[in-house]
Amino acid sequence: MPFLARTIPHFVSGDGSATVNADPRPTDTTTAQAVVSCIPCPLCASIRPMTWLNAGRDRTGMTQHEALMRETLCLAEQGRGRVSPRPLVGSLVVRDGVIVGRGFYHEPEPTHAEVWALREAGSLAQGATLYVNLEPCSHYGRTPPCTEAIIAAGIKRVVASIRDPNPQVNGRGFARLCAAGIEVLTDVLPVEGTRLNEVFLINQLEQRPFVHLKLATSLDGRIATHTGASQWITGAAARAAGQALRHGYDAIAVGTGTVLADNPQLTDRTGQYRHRPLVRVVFDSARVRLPVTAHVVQTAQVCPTWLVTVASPQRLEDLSRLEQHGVRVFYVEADEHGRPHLPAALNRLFAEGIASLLVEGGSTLAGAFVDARLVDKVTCFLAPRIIGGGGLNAIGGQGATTLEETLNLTDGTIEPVGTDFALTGYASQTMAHLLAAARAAADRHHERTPNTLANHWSPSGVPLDSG
Ligand code: AOF
Ligand code: ZN
Repeated sequence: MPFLARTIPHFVSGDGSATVNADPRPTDTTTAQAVVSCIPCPLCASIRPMTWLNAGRDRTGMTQHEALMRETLCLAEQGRGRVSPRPLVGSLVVRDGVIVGRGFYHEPEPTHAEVWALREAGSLAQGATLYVNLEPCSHYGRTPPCTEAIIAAGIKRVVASIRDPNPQVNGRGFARLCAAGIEVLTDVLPVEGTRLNEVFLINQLEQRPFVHLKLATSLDGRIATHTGASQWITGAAARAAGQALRHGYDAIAVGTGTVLADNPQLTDRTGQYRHRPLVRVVFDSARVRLPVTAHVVQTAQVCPTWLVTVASPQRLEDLSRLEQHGVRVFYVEADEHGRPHLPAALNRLFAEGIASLLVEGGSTLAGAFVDARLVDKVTCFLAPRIIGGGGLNAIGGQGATTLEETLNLTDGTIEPVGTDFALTGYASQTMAHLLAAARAAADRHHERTPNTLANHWSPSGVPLDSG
């Protein structure tokens, strides 16, 4: 299972269309085993108990709402690479303890997750509970509001993970459901729900692309030896995991130095369907060093390559040659170093539909993003080797003067990947605030969910609190 697929522990990756089209109704609807066995996640099945334990939690410590929300998040994850610039949304309809409808949002279908799940449930939705990881929408967009479909289907209770910050929704969905007499329970697995939709949340709250800085370094934070040797610092498994990250992103950013040094392809080679091509964005200064012979230029007609640069009257000829090869050139204002001003560049990319950007290097571009505090998330593939003196640092730029000024990561995780380690954490204040609020909400949910009989399925498998 690729590294990314484990961001929320036991997600299924890959194309989920078979799941959606399959009849979700288990043949045996009287046991909790039926609930478990109808969930199409091999890893879930392997770690989840086959019966629910006492005290309102299963063996992994989850309430039944959390267990079913985890399945909902699994479904939502199947939209990765197929939803941008919209959110990853999954939905389940659960009737008498049995999943009778499933859905996830995936382009090119505009249909929202809840509607897929309700369609599959059909008349079984009457009196059932609907799980969804994002607040149901209440506005007319490309489709009618999901709230109205939920009300019309006779759903009795809606269990959600997080609120939708889209100003057209933002609490109105929950309010509409409550007004229609539907019980609404939210903040179920809010940390996982926030992590899953980190891109969408940053887009909505900051009106800019989500920026993920990907590094592959030695233990001493270097990306090359003093002679410039850099291939390869991390092993094959970490390199594959790094490439797999690309699938969930709209664009990869590199500096021209990286193009000159490595002549990379910068493509999504996961083989998984994506509804929009991955855009290669090259950041260049007024000197415009991107050569027409570069792979990303030579292939620009088949795989988009954009150049972000500052106006440079002396280099108009070079730029028009690049454009003839299919490169799109964007001019933005210069910063004090004569390089593209990053906030302006991100605004421009966002306006062009780029919701998420994976910054892959090199040292100068990574340093510029760090100095500008425009990094939401960092993944560092860390090789257990030391390059030592004279090696090139992964992060260039100005850097911090005092230790109070360093860029600190929160909510970090570290896990082995082959012979290396993947260290991930969040770097922007907005992400830190969202995750802190989500943790507080999760605590409140646990306080609200006492260990009573109503919260668990009995060992015989018959849910005591069905529906
Ligand atoms: C849901 N369920 O599955 C999704 C939701 O462009 P539209 O009309 O599809 O609307 C997109 C907005 O709807 C999006 O920004 C987000 O607020 C919400 N997406 N909502 O209830 C879904 N995909
Ligand atoms: Zn909707």
